[in-house]
Amino acid sequence: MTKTKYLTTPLYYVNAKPHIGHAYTNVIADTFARFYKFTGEKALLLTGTDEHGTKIEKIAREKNLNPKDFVDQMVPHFKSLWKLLDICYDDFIRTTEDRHKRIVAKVLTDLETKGDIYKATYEGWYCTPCESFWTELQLEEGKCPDCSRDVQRLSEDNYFFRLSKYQEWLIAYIHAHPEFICPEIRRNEILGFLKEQLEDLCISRPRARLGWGIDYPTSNEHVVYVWFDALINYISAIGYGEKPEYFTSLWPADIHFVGKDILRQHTVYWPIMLRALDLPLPKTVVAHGWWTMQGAKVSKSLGNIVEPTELVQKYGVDAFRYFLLKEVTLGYDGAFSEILFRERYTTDLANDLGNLWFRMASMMDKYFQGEMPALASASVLHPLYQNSLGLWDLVCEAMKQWDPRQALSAIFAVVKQANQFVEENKPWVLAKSPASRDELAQVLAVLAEAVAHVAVVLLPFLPDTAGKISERLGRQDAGASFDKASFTKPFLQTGIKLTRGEILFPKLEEEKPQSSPA
Ligand code: ME8
Repeated sequence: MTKTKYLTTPLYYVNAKPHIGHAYTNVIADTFARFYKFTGEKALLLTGTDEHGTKIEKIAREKNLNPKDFVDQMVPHFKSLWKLLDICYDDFIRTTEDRHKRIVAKVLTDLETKGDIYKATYEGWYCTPCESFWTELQLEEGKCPDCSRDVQRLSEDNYFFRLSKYQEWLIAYIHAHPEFICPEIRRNEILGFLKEQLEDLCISRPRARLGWGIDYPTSNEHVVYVWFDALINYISAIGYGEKPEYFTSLWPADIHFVGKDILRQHTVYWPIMLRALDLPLPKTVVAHGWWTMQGAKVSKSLGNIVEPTELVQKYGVDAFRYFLLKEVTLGYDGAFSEILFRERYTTDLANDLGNLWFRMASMMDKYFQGEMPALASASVLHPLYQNSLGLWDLVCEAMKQWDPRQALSAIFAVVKQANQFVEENKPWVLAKSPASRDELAQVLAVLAEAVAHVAVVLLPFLPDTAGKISERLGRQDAGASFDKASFTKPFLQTGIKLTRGEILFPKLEEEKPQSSPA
């Protein structure tokens, strides 16, 4: 039996509404999950929310709410954005759910029994926004090395997880499994970090200082450190220790998608936690870059938020997905600007893809009453038709290389070629002479086939648009799976009726966008 591919996103903090950065990770993860299902594999996508910790407790208090009421109010913002963005997740886990809390307690108890957890007095510096402890040496100019904010001096009894015991093992593992951390630049970053001696990880917080966390199973005075709790979601969601069959059908995860900001937690803490539990490691952690605005990371704390909902309302869901996937190569940072967004929309979506559909469908209507002419055997040799079949291999290869941008480039190259094919063959001239009727039929049949193949490979990336095109071509491709053999033959039956429908990407009105390039 083939294993179900198991894909995850980070669990987002619910201290504020989701922004473009969170949307980015989920669009990438959704595209890959859709892609695997599209190629006939079983896949499960998990997302969710991270609901404990000081940040959340603090903001709930400011709003005069108890933390649970506050998080309950915030979660729907995430779920409704994922719906708006066509994120087809299969499970959504909240760290306040019992199914999660039970497993966190089990993991801690097991690790204590194994001797990988000990109690000690912690003396050092603490950064509240990052929820991180730092030694004197790690501080940068007396500030938190991660966020450059002020730190507090602390001395308290806590529980520690023996990270250091597994350091050499982890280094050897990363060397032996080059696919474990992607892209390579991030693997090197972690190997560089591991050259320094690892400190054991403080995995509890005194309840007196932080009330809002999962109860520490063997102490009434402590709650679990929010990162230790959150990482466990990847196994609690699939029933670790409770549903052995389900668990083994999914674990190890195939891909954890994360932003580069949380790489250390996913490629140092998490693998060591799994190793200590004698569980296999996820196959790959794929770290993407940051969206920036005016040179700074888009973030809740900086307040330079880009609202996905507004962009989707203005430009449509697929324009948003397209921009995120096409504007930067996965792994690199990208500067967000609405000017750039509008440029992409106009050139690629309105002028290339939208126009291609409109021209093809209008000419089919005008010259053949919307009925697909028979594709002659000689026409299947046409380079445009052949290139549209070739998209299968190009898209599969790009996705194997974690490069959805490259996949879209290949697809849009065929879109461009199809538009050129129209210019070169001038169907409107052929239509004037009855002697060219067959030639006209072949031009439009090749064109319609190219559009049909393009629409099918676009399904994982732009599900809404691709689904619409496929329906207008009289097909039901959404949710279907394909293989290489599907890309060796025509998709459209002779005589089926095509529906032109509404313009896919309407021309944008002139306007002054709110943001300018960084
Ligand atoms: O870190 N550009 O949650 P979080 C691109 N709860 N991606 C961005 C981004 C940006 N400007 N800003 C955020 C947490 N992200 C923890 C995770 S996992 C067990 C616990 C994305 O709400 C990116 O995926 O701060 C990043 O890793 C994640 O949001 C951080 O979300």
